[in-house]
Amino acid sequence: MNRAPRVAAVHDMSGIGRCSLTAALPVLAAMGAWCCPMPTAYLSAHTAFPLSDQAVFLDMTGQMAGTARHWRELGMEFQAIYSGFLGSEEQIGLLRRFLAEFRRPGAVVLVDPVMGDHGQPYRTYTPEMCSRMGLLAAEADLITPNLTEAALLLGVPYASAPTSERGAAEWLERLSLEGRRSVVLTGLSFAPGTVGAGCLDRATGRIRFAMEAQEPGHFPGTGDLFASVVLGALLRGETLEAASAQAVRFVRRCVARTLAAGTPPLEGVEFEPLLRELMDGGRTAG
Ligand code: PXL
Repeated sequence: MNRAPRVAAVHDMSGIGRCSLTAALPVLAAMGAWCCPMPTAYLSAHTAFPLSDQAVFLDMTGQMAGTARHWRELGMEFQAIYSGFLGSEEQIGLLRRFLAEFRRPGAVVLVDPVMGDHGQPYRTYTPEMCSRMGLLAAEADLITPNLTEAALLLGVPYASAPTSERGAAEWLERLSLEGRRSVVLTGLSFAPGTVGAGCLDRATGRIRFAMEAQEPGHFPGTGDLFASVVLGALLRGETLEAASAQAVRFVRRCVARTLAAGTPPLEGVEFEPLLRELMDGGRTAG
């Protein structure tokens, strides 16, 4: 029997809002991977909800090195190391040490450089954190930035984000650090009413775009859902192009369902009823 591929997932856990670990755990499980969480923080709700004195943010930096030590003692090996939203500058350094220790030949290091959206950094991300995120992302095999994060990584204004395939290809090339890492760039749109992702696969050097009809509205957490589907598909042996196209399609279907259900956008997308589509290899119609 093949063993389920193991993923060390280093993200926050948010009680409300369907993002980070609450997206990665179910998506990766549905796609046949064993997702081992190393929470960076516990938040009562993700940071897109209005600021409140009641909001809980439990920084779990102090648990990370001990968790890594215990995992080493248990002899854990991972086919993927997957990071997302990080709670402090120090966590970025800890994660780099974790990579140095746990990275195995053939394993995938996916750094989703979660830092912001719509041209703005998330409110917990300082400029120092963003620059350290760049150092972490430089060690990745694959990064999955949105346009805001790509602009931060490239050190260019968000206003210069590409609006054509040619411009997007140029950003993908630059983000690949001369082909050293693969990139999936999300949130691209080249024509009104369409949205999708572009990818550069370092194995082939090829650039491909996967575009779909754009559903109206903005939903926090879709980037985490997207990256988790990409990783799940890669671990099943799909190419980066196929993984990226599957993730674009799945997120669009989740958004369409959520719009039809009429739930509050801040709660994220209702992906749960659609998880079964990931189980059969994403071959469900639509
Ligand atoms: O989806 C990115 C994300 C992850 N985790 C937390 C967030 C956000 C975006 O707002 O607040 C806690």
